[in-house]
Amino acid sequence: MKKILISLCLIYSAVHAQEMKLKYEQPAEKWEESLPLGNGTIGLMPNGKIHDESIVLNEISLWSGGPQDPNNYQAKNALPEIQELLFQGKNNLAEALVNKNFVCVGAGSGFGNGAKAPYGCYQNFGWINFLHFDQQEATEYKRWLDLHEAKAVTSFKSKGIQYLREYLTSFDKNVGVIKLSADKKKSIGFALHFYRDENITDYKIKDNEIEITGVLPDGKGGKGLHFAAKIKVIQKGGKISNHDNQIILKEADEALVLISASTSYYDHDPLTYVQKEIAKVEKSSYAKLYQAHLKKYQPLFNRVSLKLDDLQPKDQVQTTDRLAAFYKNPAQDNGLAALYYQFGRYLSISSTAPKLKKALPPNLQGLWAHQIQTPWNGDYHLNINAQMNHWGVEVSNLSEYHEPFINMIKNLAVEGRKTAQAYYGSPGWVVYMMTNIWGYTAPGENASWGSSTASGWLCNHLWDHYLFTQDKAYLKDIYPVLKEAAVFYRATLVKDPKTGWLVTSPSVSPENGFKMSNGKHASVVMGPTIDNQIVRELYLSVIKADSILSNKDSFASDLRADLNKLPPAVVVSKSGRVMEWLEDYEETEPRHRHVSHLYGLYPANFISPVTSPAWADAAKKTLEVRGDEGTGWSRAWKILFWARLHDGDHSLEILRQLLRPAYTKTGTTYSGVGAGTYPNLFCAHPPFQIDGNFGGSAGIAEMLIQSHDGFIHLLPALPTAWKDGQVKGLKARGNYTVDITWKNGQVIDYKIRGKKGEKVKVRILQEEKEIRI
Ligand code: FUC
Repeated sequence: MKKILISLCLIYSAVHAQEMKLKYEQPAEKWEESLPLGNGTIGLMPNGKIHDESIVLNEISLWSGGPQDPNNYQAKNALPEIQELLFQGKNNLAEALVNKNFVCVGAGSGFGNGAKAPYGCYQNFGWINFLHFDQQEATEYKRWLDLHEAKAVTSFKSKGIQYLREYLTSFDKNVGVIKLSADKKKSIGFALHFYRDENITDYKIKDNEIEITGVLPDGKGGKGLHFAAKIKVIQKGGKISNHDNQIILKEADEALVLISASTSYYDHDPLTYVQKEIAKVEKSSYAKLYQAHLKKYQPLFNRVSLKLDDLQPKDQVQTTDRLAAFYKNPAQDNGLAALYYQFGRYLSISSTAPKLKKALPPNLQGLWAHQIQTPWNGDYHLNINAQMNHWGVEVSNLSEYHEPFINMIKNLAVEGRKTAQAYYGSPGWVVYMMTNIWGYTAPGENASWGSSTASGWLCNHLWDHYLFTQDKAYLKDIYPVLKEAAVFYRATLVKDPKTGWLVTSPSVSPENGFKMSNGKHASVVMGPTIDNQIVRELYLSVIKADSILSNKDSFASDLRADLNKLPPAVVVSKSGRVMEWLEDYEETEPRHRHVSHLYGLYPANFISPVTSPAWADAAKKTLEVRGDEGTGWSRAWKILFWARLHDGDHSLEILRQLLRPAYTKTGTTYSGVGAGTYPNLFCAHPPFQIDGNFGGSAGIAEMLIQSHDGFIHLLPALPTAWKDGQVKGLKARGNYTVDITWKNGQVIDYKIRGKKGEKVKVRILQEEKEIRI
């Protein structure tokens, strides 16, 4: 009996460790309650309604607009005057000139509404709408998203019949799959149609197939991307007919709905492509499609497992209730933190397809959008957002999920040469704070948010990918990109007359402003702290890369000579905080969501409680004054900051705030109530913005492992509440794979895999030791 009990317990704990589900007991009323599926190109979001079910369809390349040259080639003529005004401390006058000259030509992003402008926007593809016959009311209703299987399910009973709907976007073939079944023959019947708000040129329906084609505006009065989708119903039993653009299926035993969508972004005819993709799968059974999907997906997802023990596991509780309870007391549901962590990894795997030629990285929406004009064009904002989308991929053992972003950066380095010439007459490349799939590199429409450069920050990603992978061939490939980014900064830095330091000019500390001594407000400055940290980091990366590759590039020596002409990474203000600007200005918004001057704490590593404790104290003070609140991504960033300061309890407190239910629900009425998390665990900026999900997930990893300070730090910021747990498969810089088991907050076992014989420094609590792999 004892033996049986023990094995039952083992089975229970194994099952428990595996359960990673978002669960609900009612259909989604709002989009933010529906469950995201994606294979990096196609996205599906079923709302699981019993009778009138809608599934939002997405394809990651569906962008309006097109290539353009938005650079103002006259800008460089205004540069000397702007810089002179900044030397004289006349920031508001400099800002007026920046607003006139150092902006893009034309509509730019259309102030975030660029759907009809050349900038364009990422947009919803359409809806797959069902009217399910004889399914009006339900009992035993359940729907869930299983992260282990990348599959959503709706299950209920209606008039005594058990219905099951299974949805996935295949990781094997580029199709969406929906299986509808019931425990009684002839119970599956529906009317199905496709709907999209605009730009459809053709809707063809024949028997069991719908084909749609369309073309988006290029923003210049012409045609942009062409798109196509195909939906095919494969029935078992029953009869198919067509009525009013709908496929009508009656009295079938089972049905499979196959969906393909694509655009001409991939340099193919999208209609021919979707026809071929459907032809590849239409003869397969669901079981075969499902197995092939799992075979590709699971090895990725299973690279990391995380178990944060609970006295009473809450796996059986629906996700919305777990969110509400977590906000009251996070310590009673550590499992939700583990689920949220893995949901971030799931979203990475689902929102970009690294193996695909021309793969696109996740945008502000990941790849899930239900609007044509998405907020901020659903673009790639480069003053925090697109970067945050990739903060978790290396540590969470999804390194190749960095590659589509890295390729985008490489392309920007080509386009950005024009921008460097136009605005500074400078060699090298530069990109400002937003981009799209068309290679936009110019500044935005307004100085306060649009005039910070991002090329240096993007190089942090190029370099970090090398640190984690140790891939020298890759480093050789990206060296010119790093170097040319540094060429730009080196050619354009100016000498601050007060300190003699070399600084950027003009620039801003994203997107904060300050009070000048004359009482006026401004944003434009020379050398905001974030730029000083980024430039220093970039110079150091080029110097290190040059030495690793034994290039002996004289440019690297030039940078080495310049290092001590740059401002220090941190200057501490009179009030003991990290200064945001060269002058100790009073911020316009002291609790501003961007905390750019702590770039040196995360993602860079200039500020550390181990190697620069005085700066770490200043960073702590900065965070205390800035406050814990903020938009979704701002909270996520603060989890990472506190993790780097080794304060796990504070990180958990901010995770609690990030998971604040961002909705109220009275019956079926739903209203958004600010930053936090929606029922489907999407992050609320508000509105939905995926960066907070990725940042929050990266934050949890950073609480468990860090490797930026020259050693692998195990459990550097473990909250008191996460007493017992186990994590397997996290990555550390140096290409190490790390497993950790802990009890009562103490590491009881760990394993580090890497190159045999290599020496590596490990830190547990305050103790550091060197071990051999
Ligand atoms: C940055 C942020 C905003 C928003 C936008 C998409 O500009 O300051 O809060 O996240 O990106």
